[in-house]
Amino acid sequence: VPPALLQPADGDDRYTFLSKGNPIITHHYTADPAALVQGDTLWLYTGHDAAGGQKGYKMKDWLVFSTTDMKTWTEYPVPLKIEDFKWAKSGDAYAGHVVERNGKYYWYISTNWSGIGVAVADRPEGPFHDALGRPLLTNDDCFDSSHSWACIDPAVFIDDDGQAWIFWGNRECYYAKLKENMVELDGPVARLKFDDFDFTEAPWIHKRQGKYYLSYATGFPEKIAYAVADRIDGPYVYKGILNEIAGNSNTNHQAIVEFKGNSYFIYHNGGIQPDGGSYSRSVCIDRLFYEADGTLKRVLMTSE
Ligand code: FUB
Repeated sequence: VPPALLQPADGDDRYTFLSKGNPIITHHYTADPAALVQGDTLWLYTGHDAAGGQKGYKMKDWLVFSTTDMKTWTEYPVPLKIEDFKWAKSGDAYAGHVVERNGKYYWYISTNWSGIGVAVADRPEGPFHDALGRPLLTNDDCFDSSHSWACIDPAVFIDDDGQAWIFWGNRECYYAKLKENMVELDGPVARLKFDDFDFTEAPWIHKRQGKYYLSYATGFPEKIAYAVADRIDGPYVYKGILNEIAGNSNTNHQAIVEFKGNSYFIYHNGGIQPDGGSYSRSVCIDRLFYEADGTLKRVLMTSE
């Protein structure tokens, strides 16, 4: 246990730590953030890269943290591992997204080779267990299944009318409705049309003043771009780059949430020296600001 971590009480398996700015977590390599706001708490779910130096992804579990003030964080016991998905042959614990519905917490995760799974828990910090015993989505659900990692990066959004949607994909962005039970598709898979912009991966949907914002990774090395639509299924109009290439990492992956009256852009870079990089990434958080016309100001990485 790194000295910066404080254990609150005997027998308590949570730790607290103070974030001194970006990257917000320095005792683990963390990637692919997803955030869930519930009341006065922001829950942060991350992937977990191995320590620096390796040439590919080594990601065997996911991590969960919470905060009420964006400075003091609580870390919980490992809530979910790739080995909890018995069907995930030689997979890695790629990007995921947690949502709450009817008091249950659903964690949609990518396994890289084997598809997208869903785990469920009674509490936001878990423990989570595989809800289906099989993937929710596989490459067969993707139009372009010519590459093995087409079926990654789920993002789930529950609209104001109660309809849940799942978006995902690499090179192409797919979407489908989810049933109220959150573990079955409710209709066919479709794909978004991107005529004038380049989707790599990492979709995230948020809604503000009746408009749908789709942010996503573009190009490679990746920048984060965004597009806006009047309907969740588009057509989306490209609005520009939101975040430049994240320092020292080929990938970037964002979550966008409102918390206590502020908007936050949560992402990763390869910023921890000397070993950080594309496969040893670190979650960062910066404020996100809107212009009066609803467009987004470009996010500049800060050290705060
Ligand atoms: O972390 C593994 C993969 O890298 C994620 O699924 C992608 O979004 C990219 O960040």
